[in-house]
Amino acid sequence: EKFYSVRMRASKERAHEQGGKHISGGEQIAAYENVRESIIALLDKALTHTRGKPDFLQIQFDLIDEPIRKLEPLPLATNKVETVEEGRLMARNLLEKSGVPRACIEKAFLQITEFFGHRGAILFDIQSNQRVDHPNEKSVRVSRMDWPTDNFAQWADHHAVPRSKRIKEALVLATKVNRNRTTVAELCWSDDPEYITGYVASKKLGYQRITKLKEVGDEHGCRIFFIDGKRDLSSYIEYLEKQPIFIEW
Ligand code: PML
Repeated sequence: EKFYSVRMRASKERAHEQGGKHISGGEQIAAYENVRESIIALLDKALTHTRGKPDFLQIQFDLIDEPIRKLEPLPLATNKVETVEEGRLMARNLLEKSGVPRACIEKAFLQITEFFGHRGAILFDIQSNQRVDHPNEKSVRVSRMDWPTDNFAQWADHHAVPRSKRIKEALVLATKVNRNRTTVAELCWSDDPEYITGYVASKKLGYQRITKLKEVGDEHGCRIFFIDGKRDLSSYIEYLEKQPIFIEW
């Protein structure tokens, strides 16, 4: 059976922020007869986002030629915290337990405000202790991944996790990123001002949700991949952007 990668990106190009303001993005993989449904779902997502009305919207699809690799979802845990300080301290500790050196974590957190408002992910190398994606070029966008609806629903019910699209999409991305051996860990929280739960993910600890990583109303999100840069960066980026993945529980 042939599958298509369907992707959406919406932004406010006339925003003050440099390069426009990212509103929403989405990834699906669909068989031809479901492409229409995917496009409508992504369109609805773009038009109803809490970050505002986009003035630019793009939805595209293309045939996937390569075989789709299957990956098991990372195990999930939820850590409850009361304050942002407590949440970020927990994030630092989970990153350290995942294998990111302390100095690297501190450096990334010092620079974190520069990473805000970024469309894609920041790649932070634990060997050289610095950012290794190209700040002035198009940022890395993890693409070509999905989790078939029925299989996700079964997983969610079994784990008593709400059947939330947001959790599904975040876990799909975290699984694709963290099952690759170049990734040591990921830190993420949303740029949606109403959504304050974020996570640290790694092969070692799985998908560790943290219930408060920023204040309500804050529009700054972040997504950092801590990577072991001894390996080939261009083939890693190729994997993130091009390798088709289905999550299967
Ligand atoms: C996002 O919505 O941009 C990222 C959400 C990450 C956390 C999802 C969750 O596990 O609740």
